[in-house]
Amino acid sequence: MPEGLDFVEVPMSDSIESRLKEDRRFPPSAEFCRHARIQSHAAYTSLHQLSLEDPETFWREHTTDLVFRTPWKKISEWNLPKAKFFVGATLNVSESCLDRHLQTGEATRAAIVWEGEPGDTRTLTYLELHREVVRLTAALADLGVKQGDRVAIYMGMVPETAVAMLACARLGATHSVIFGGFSSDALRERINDCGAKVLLTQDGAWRRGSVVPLKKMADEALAKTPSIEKVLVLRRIGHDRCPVTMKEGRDLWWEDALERKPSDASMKLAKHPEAFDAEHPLFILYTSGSTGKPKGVMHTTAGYLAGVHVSTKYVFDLRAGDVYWCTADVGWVTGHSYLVYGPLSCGATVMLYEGAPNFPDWSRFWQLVEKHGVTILYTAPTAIRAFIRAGDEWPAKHDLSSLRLLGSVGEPINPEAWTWYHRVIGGGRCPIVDTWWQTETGSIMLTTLPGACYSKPGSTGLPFFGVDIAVVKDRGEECKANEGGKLVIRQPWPSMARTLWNDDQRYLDTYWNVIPNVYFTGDGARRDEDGYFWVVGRIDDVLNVAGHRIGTAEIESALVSHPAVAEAAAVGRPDDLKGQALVVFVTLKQGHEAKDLKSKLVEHIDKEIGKFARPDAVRFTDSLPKTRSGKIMRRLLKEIAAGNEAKGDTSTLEDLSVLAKLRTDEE
Ligand code: 6R9
Repeated sequence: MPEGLDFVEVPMSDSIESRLKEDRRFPPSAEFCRHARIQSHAAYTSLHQLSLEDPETFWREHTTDLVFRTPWKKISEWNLPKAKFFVGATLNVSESCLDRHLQTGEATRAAIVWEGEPGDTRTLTYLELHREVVRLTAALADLGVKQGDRVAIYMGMVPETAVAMLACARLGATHSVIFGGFSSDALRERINDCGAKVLLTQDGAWRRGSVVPLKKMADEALAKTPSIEKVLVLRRIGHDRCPVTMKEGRDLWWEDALERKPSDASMKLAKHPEAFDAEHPLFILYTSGSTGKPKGVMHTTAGYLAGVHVSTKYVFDLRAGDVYWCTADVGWVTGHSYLVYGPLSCGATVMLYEGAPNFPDWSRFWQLVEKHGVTILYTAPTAIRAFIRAGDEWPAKHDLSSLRLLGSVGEPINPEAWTWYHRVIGGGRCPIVDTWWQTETGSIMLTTLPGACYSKPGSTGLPFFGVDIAVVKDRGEECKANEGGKLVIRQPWPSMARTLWNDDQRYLDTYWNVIPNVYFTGDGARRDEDGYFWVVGRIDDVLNVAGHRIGTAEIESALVSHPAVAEAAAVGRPDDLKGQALVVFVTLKQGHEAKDLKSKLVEHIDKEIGKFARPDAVRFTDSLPKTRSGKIMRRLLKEIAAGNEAKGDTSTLEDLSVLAKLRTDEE
């Protein structure tokens, strides 16, 4: 049995039921269609057909804006599951994102418009961004970073994080951004897994008016990361609010590293970067899987860039003059693909905001939209639901008429949230692109193309170009219209993950050895009679809590590492705000009592993983329901967590009294 597939039923929540009843259609306005890149359903269909039947032509025609130093000889080569794209090409991703715009007269266009949580702002033009990237590239080269080395980035939402990623790309070093919400233990585990040589971090980051002490947390991790030789520290907060300790010989202030005169060789390399093979590893991004160990999803150069470039251009209908805001954190894949590589490769003006949506109050996002004239907003359903709860008076205070397109990502959007987003934020005139994709897919796989297709609230629409996706049964037979099944991708696509870092076997077992000859997404879905996809959610042991992917096994192994815990099981329960909430069931070792332990276990998870993975409920029990073969019966626990009577077959329960006890237990 491949990891994590010992249960496959999908949680039913009210919002899912309302999605099943949903049959409204929202066509794009005539005004939007007139200017859209793709203006009809027929145009979408024929391009999609071309992308699958003649990928060579499709990708040649659609990557003309990207800079290849050596042209590719063949679009792809696959020997499933190993795939190569743009075979024979060489390129440097940072040239497509930066240098080319300087040559096309867009040097003075704003590349990044940044707003800090306290309200400080900075704008970097393409010329300035290029200059910053060149300086950091030279500094990194002088620190000994070379092509193929790994560089860890543990930073917040500041322009330097994008600079750091692009400088690594320019040097050919593989970056691994670790979300700033991760704890020092989680950071250490990821640094050690990828063997990073250098860590880029900052003194601290603003979050809801307080400081997250990133360098201090990094220091704890660095006590046990033998591969790290140097640490660059950006000063974001300053000594008074966030004092840091710098370790002699290892730690360097970012500005000092940049101000030292680089060697001629490094400066030359930074200004005229090398070109790398199309399959050179661009980055590793850790994500949750079905075991306790996070997966280092590895993306390569040309295919990834092509995937994010083309999807940004068409899905967001991006053009000169747009102010594009993706609210995702750069530590997740959405931040990589649709804050940095996609939009910069299109020459867009990207808005970057450091802080929380509700700081100092719930009008913050809308104030930013008005202030910066945001035209495209890409956010997550969990944020939308939180805004709904906060009340319509917050967006009503601001002029949102600059918006022309809205996007949603990260989890299924319920029709209620969709229609609110459409009406209150989009003023009824902005198309909504609900985009389905994953860390592993690199770029958007399912969406309605604005201007070309109508939307159905709650549906993630149709396959993007180059994507052959289907809903199938266990052995791979395609499901009938509206029949639920597993979401799979039947042909490799350019931006797909090439492997899991240092773990080819896990890559095969998780994605390719589940259903014969296809990539298994881990999601359940159905496709309706119009070909629209409705993604229901994960059907493996991965939860989606407020758009964050959390592996139940990660939570469980964190819990059992606490001295008082004997066994633990983590499950999801439907939640109106977060989509899913995390409920853990815990049995204690002899001699320990539940009293006072709840907050200790929550703190323990903060320390092992990070605050974002805090359980919503901790339930203590004498034993967990198990099958006779000793497997924890998660299906039952989910029913109990959701407050439902346990349904289904319980005849294999080791001890039925366990179930009865769990049902009546207080939280
Ligand atoms: C981009 C991103 C991937 C998982 C994915 C699915 C869920 C993402 C969705 C969606 C329904 C959407 N998901 N977008 N479900 N509709 N529009 O979120 O990547 O963090 O790897 O999560 O998120 O379950 O499998 P990642």
